[in-house]
Amino acid sequence: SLLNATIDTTNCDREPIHIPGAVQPYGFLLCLKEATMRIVQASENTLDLLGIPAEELLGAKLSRLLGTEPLAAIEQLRPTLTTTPRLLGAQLSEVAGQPFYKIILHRYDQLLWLEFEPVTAAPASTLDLPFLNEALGQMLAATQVLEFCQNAAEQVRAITGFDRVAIYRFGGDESGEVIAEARHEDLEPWLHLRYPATDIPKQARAMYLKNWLRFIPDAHYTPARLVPVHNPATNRPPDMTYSVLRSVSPIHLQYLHNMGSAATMTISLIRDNQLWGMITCHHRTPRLVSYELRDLCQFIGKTFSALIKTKEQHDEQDYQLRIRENQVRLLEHVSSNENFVDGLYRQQPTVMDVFDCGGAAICFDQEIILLGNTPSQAQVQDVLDWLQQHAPQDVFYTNSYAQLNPAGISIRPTASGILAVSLAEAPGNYILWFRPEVIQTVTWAGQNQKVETLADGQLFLSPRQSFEAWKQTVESTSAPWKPLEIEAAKEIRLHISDVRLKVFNELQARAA
Ligand code: BLA
Repeated sequence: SLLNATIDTTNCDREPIHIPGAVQPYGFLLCLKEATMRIVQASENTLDLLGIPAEELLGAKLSRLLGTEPLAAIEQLRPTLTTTPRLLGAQLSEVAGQPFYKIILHRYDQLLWLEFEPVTAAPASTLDLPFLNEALGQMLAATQVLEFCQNAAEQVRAITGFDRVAIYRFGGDESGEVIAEARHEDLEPWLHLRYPATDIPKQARAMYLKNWLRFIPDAHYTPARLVPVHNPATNRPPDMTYSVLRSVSPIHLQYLHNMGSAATMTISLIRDNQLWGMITCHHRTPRLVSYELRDLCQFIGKTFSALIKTKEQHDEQDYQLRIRENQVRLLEHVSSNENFVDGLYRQQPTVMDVFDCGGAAICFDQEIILLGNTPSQAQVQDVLDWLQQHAPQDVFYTNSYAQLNPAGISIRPTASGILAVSLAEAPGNYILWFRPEVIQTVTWAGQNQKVETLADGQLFLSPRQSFEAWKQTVESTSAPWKPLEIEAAKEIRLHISDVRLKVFNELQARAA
């Protein structure tokens, strides 16, 4: 089985999670062939939940289990069904004499899917319209991304009562970070923890683009297999991409046990048709969340998804404005100081405050002035020598200096990223901005845990291993320089050369 195999980062991507041939046993599944409206597959736990063996249901019609009212409701809903699961409007009092089931339907993979879930009493407040109106209003009030995420985490926690609700955002390399959370006070914070891309493999991320919400009410479950496992028409297990009861990857269940999580619900956050992040909810004890409440959480996820781009654009504009303001003030200092170099660092904002960086260096007339976190004077001199030989352009930038110059390895903690503008014809006159190696700024999840690779014969990537694997892919690189930062650096360069030209002309005029 998969769990006994050695797990590495590639076989994670290959686990066929869409065709597990089993469901989570808190509910049961019937698959029907629509042409005949007869049951072709049923989950084996109909025995536990209804007292009827699954085998006995094969070939049967729904009237074997349901009364006329739900049957009529199903017929009414059927023509409009798509891959999107729909809760049957009719109040089901009983299924085969057993009380309180809800039916969730969808159509996919040549089958009609009927998923039966036990009825739970939702807390009154959650489906109360004024309460919801208030909650959504709170969330939408935010203008900035982080505030928006924080509000979303808090509102989802208020609505669902999970112990922890985290907003997990993917980075460019598919690793992710917890950027907001609401949690029970007894729990350790996860805020700012980074997790590797392998924690959520490719095929899972692809599935979560189609399916907005996944729910595991009890992570210690034993899967209930389908009878028969293969759909007789296709000779393989049916595709459960849209099924709400889909049995999830055993590797992921192990992961949840390691996290101390007994129940989870995750909601996709999608921007421009890409998985931007997820709302992940965790509970320390099993927890059955009603379908209606999950529907509501999907609604919140979709609302969040529709707005996240605007919030990100807003943050970007804010940053642009901040750069502009700082730049204007800096250039005033440059113009008003006798010596333009003084204007670059003696007052606030200095040249390193104009945009986000770790440190800066002003290199003029054989002098090097260091600001913030930088390499040493001698190391900066080496950078200047390298720039003169290899990067004669007026504006140069890299987010991996060590990749261009192997000697740069020694300064990667502070200067994996370098943005340089030349100041004059004279060699060695530059302003440099530095950015640290990203690894230096990341807190890896589970970094301080002991290395565990084997538990009950089951293998999983330990936090240490996953950090090492991730580290190799991002070693010696900084966050990239943004176009607006490069533009600001160019403008600072131009302004300085204007000022110096003016001074030069004045001196010439006086001399004449
Ligand atoms: C799935 N892993 C997931 C999911 C999350 C995480 C959110 C989606 C589960 C769902 O939607 O129900 C990981 N959960 C996290 C992270 C946080 C969190 C990072 O709360 C941070 C706050 N997992 C591994 C390794 C493998 C692996 C090494 O760590 C593979 C070898 C596999 N993860 C794995 C698989 C799934 C998964 C296969 C899909 C589970 C499924 O839907 O069947």
